[in-house]
Amino acid sequence: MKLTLVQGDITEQRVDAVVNAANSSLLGGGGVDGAIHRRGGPEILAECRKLRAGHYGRGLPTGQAVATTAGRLPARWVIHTVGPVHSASEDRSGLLASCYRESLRVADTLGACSVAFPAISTGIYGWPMDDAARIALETVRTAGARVDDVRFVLFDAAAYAVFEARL
Ligand code: AR6
Repeated sequence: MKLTLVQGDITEQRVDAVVNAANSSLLGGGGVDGAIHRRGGPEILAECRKLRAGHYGRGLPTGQAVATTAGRLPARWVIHTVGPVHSASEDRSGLLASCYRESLRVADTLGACSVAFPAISTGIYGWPMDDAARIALETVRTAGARVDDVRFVLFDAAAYAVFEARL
């Protein structure tokens, strides 16, 4: 598996699947989620609404992943996953690792070869970047996925530097 770090905007990545740091509602939000829905257009939200009307009536649980179309993004699919909110009193790292593992499992099911990940939970959900990078890199490396091109798309130079040091 080829692991690449990129500094930039995940909505501009030409890959088979882009991973979205969503919330359980699947109905959009700020951060990466907002950017993906804005750039990808209403088709993505329409599919998310269908998921909520069907199998995910109670929302997508933390640590799980599900795919929709990528709408107008230069990708084929968006894989939505829900990261855990960081907690100082409870170890939720298993749930963060699960986001990466489950997203790759969904990507394998789709037959995706290339996947772009944001740094899940490191924005609004407050996970410290260094610990998030450790979990992300370790989990993707050991996931045993068929996906052979994984790109971590870091929004700013500071996040890129943290991932680079960990890699
Ligand atoms: N491309 C790449 N990375 C980005 C982009 C972008 N366009 N925009 C932000 N980031 P966040 P979370 C970085 O907050 O912490 C939403 O409201 C950002 O700098 O998007 O998992 C959802 O609906 C940070 O490092 O996701 C949920 O409610 C990282 O992406 C909640 O936020 C993740 O930040 C999820 O919070």
